[in-house]
Amino acid sequence: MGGSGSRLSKDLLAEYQWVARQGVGMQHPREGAPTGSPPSARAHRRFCELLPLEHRTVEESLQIRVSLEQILSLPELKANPFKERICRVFSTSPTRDSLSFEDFLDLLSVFSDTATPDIKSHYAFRIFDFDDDGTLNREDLSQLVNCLTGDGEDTRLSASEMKQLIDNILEESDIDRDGTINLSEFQHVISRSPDFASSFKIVL
Ligand SMILES: [Ca+2]
Ligand SMILES: [Ca+2]
Repeated sequence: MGGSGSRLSKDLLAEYQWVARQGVGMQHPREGAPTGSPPSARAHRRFCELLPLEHRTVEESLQIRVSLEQILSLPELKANPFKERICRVFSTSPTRDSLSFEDFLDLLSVFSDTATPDIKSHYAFRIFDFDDDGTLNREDLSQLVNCLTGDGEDTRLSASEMKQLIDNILEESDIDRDGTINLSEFQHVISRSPDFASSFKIVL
């Protein structure tokens, strides 16, 4: 049992390291993506496409909020396992279920090439902090892993695999040994993944 157990935990640890390296698994920019118009103009065009035809004037598009469902239908987000968390983190509505154009621009700027690795890891942390309490505990980590594996019976980790993986994550990341990962511990882990920033990306 010991042998297969440690191989399992090594596999799971490798998976976690992969997650850390990939950030939240953003898509790489599409080859040949149009670069002619400024990013904000492109973003505005895409945002307007989500609005009913009669609300697509510039003035209205800057006032109106788009529901989470509509934002989540964007192909650039559709396949992202953290898409819902991403939208909630950037939503400024009290119920966090819609995005204004300004929210949408903030989201894109954090996931753009110009955002610093510090900004990116700060937002990655907020995305993974599912209960928004400022620290990643076991519950957050297990939700994170479930987002990656999917919720299907066949793909979801068993309780013991999950415990093993979270033990390994904490072993590697929880420097002050308080049982949770705070922002600086998270950023420390991320700093050891040189390609994190370049993979934390959404390009329209
Ligand atoms: Ca938390
Ligand atoms: Ca800690």
